[in-house]
Amino acid sequence: MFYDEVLVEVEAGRGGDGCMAFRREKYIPMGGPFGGNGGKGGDIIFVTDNGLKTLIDLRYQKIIKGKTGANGEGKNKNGAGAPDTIIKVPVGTTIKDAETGAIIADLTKNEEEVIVAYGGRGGRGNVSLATRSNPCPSYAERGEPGEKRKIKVELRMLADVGLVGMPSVGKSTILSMISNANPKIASYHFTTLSPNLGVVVTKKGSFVVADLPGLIEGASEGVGLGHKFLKHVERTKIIAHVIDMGAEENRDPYEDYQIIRKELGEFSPKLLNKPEIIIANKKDLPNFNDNLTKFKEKLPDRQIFAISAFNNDGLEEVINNLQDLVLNTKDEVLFDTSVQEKHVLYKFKQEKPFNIVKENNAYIITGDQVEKLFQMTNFNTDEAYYRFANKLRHMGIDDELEKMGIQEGDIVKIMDYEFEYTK
Ligand SMILES: Nc1nc2c(ncn2[C@@H]2O[C@H](COP(=O)(O)OP(=O)(O)OP(=O)(O)O)[C@@H](O)[C@H]2O)c(=O)[nH]1
Ligand SMILES: [Mg+2]
Repeated sequence: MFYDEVLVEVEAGRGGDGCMAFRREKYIPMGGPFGGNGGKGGDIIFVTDNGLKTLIDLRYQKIIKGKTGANGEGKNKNGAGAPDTIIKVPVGTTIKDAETGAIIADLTKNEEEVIVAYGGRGGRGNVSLATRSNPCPSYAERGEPGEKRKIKVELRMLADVGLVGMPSVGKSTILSMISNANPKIASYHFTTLSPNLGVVVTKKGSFVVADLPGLIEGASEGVGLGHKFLKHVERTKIIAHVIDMGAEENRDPYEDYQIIRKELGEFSPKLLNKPEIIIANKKDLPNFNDNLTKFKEKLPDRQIFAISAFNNDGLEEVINNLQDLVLNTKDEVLFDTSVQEKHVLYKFKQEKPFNIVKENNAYIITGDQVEKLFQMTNFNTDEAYYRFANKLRHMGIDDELEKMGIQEGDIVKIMDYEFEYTK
């Protein structure tokens, strides 16, 4: 199977926990903090690999988790950073944030890489947390959680020329004649179910051709196989529009041409601005000449290549023309990644650092800042607990709770944690 769209959840590694330790050495009087910092959590990195052609490897990996940084240790020893998790994808892969649709990266070169989710920083040990007013803190931070996001990974194959047209017009036959590819050819519609690529070698160089599944009316709205594969045309430099000029199925070739153009334009107007050549196939059929004459009357200014793919007749000229066009057409930038989204930890930047809702007698506090603070607090000493409470007060949470009418003994919830409110 050909996979060109996959949804995955990525979660970078959590930072290692900071350590709480105290000096206890011979001849040195006890005292002074001695706990090191945790190491950074591993990033999740996507990198392109020329050898891959589909996203099948990602298909069974619904969640990708990064590695956790090592914890800090006593004697002020810092934990090691975790190694990154590297995911290989084919060239032509686009990565989007699944929730906002923002483009994270568009990878078009071999070995190009992007950090999709950043690992959390290590928690500070009590050496780093010491201040003038608290020179020997008896708490340490836990590691910061790694960035977590849902992403949509899409593949648009990289080809110089895309063969488009109605089903059974002979696209796969053309590819088989001009390139090294061996696509399936048959007289029924939708013989080609996923794009085939082939390399065409010419005197001036070479280029890559994609043979795409047939398009029909409504393709841009998802009829037939259409929509699913139109995106592959977005990256081709040139469109080679194939028409059954023999009208084997008693269709009107000019109408066919118009329908396909309309579908391309409705999918993306950019497709209509790409250089296009028209290939009139099935020259060996009796109605060919009549149809071609009528077709040319409607499009008098266009060069039309008359061929019989089947008999390998007229293809040489098509190849030479395409090669010149490929050499003279610049690569198009599909996504402007210079305006890439700013990478922020957690999905939404809220104006208020927290939000409180009351449910029965419990006050539920949510919000990125509070949750992160909570996740980085190790509630193993009273001092750590007070520090946490203090920070909540500074954020204005106590005031807000009071305003909402909280009473001594009411329950306050943050994530999966509950505690009683005391004044
Ligand atoms: N008479 C004639 N038949 C041809 C010619 N080229 C292709 N065919 C026939 O047309 C039919 C369809 O050819 P394909 O190459 O499979 O067509 P396609 O456009 O790839 O079709 P889909 O993959 O279904 O979209 C096959 O039976 C071919 O043998 C030609 O030049 N002359
Ligand atoms: Mg085909």
